[in-house]
Amino acid sequence: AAPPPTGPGTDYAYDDPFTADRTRWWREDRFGQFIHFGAYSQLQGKYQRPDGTVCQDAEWIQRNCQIPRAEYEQIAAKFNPAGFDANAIAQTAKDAGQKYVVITSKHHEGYAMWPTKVNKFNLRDHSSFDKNRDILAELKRATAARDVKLGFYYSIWDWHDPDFPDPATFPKYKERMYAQLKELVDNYHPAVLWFDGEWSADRPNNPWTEKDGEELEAYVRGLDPSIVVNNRVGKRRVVDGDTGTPEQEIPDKPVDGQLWESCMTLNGSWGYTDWDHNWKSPADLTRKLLSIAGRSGNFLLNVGPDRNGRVPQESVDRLKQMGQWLRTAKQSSAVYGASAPGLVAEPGWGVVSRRGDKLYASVFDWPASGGSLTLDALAPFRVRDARVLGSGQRVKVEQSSGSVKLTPSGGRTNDIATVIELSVDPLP
Ligand code: JFZ
Repeated sequence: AAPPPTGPGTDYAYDDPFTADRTRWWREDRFGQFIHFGAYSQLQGKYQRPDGTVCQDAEWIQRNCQIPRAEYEQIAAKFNPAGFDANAIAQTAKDAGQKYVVITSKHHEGYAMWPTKVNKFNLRDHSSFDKNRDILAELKRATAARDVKLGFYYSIWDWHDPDFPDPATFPKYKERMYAQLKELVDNYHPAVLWFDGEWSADRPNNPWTEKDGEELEAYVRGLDPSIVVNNRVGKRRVVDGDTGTPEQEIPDKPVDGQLWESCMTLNGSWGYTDWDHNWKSPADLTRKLLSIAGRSGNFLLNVGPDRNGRVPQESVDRLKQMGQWLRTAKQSSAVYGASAPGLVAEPGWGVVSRRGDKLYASVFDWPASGGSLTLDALAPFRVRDARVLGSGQRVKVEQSSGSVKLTPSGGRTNDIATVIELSVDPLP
C-alpha cells in the first residue's frame, strides 16, 4: 500500500473540513464514545517489577514502567478479552446518547486489535484470545445495528516496530502503517480515523513530520474520501492544542469555523486501571457536554474495558444517566446539531447553545423564587417565546437593546440543568 505521490502538482483536493459534506454528521452528532482497549489492559494499570516494587500507569505502562520488550510481549501473549461484548458496549453508547464510537485499533504500544497481516503483534496472532474472533468486526456489526458510527484511533508513534525510531528506516514503518490503515478501511469501513502520536517524542524517538501528516491525510482521502480525519494531521492540522483535540479540557470560549473535539475520561485514566476511582459525576459530565456543544465542539467521552473486555459498571452507570437526561423532554436539543449561539455571550449561570431559530439556555444555577437570569446580547435579535423544556413553564422575557432578562415562574426541572428554549428572530 504505497503512499500517494506527493510533491508539486500532486496536491489532493484540500477542502474545508468544517463545511465539507463528509463532516456534516459529525458536527450534528456532537457526542461520541472513546474506547481505550489494548494489550496494556492485561495489566489493569499495575506492573510488579522483578524487585517487587509496583509501578502504576494505564496505556503508557510499558514505557513509563520500563517494561522490557520481551517481558511485555509475554504479558500481551496472556491477553484474553473473552468477555468483550460488542453488543453491550454498543448499547451503552446508544443508551448514553453517544452517536459514534472511536476505539483504539493500535495505541503507542504497537499492538493491533485486529488480525492484521502486517505483523504478528496483534490480538489474533499474539494473545490467548479465541482465534476465530475479531473484536473490531464484532463492534462494527453491533454499532451498525444501533445506528452508531464506528471509528478508529490509530497511534502513529509505535513503540514496537523496529523500523520506527530511525529516520533511515522510518519509511519502512510508514509502509506498514499505510498497509494497516488500508486493512482497517477495507475491512471495517470506519467513519472516523483518529490519529495520535504525531508529536515529537523520545523512548522511542518519533521521526514524524508535518509533511508526513499531509501525506497521511492524502492517503486516507484516497482510501475513502468520506472518512472524517481528526485535526492532528494534515494541512488543516490545528496546532493550537486548546482547540484541536483538547485532552481533558474544554476551550474557555466558543470556537467556530473548525472541527474540534474535547476528549475526556470518566475517571482519570484512558486505559482501565484497578486503582483509579476518581469518577466524575453524571451532572458534571452532562454540564461538560452542554458547555462543549455551546462552544461548537464535540465531546468524546472514554471507557476503558478491563483485561476481560468488560466496561466498568461505574462507567456504564454514568453514561446511562447522561442518556436519561438527554432523552428527557427533548433536552438533547441543546446538544445534537447545536453550536455556539453567536447572539448572546455565555452567562455565568449556565451555557447557551443554538440550533436554527432556537436558543437553549441550559441553567445550572437556577434563580431563587422570583429571581431572573440575564443574557448579554452580542447581536440584535427578538425573542418570540420562552418556555422551560419538560414543564412547559412559561418564562417572562424583558428585552432591552443590550440584554434579555428571563424570569421563570416556577422551579428547576432537575438538578443537572434546566433548559429554557427561546424562539428567536435575528434582526438586521
Ligand atoms: C494521547 C495518548 O498519549 C493517550 O494515551 C490517550 O490515548 C490520549 C487520548 O491521547 O495523549 C495526549 C495526546 C496529546 C496531548 C495530550 C495527551 N496534547 O496534545 O496535549
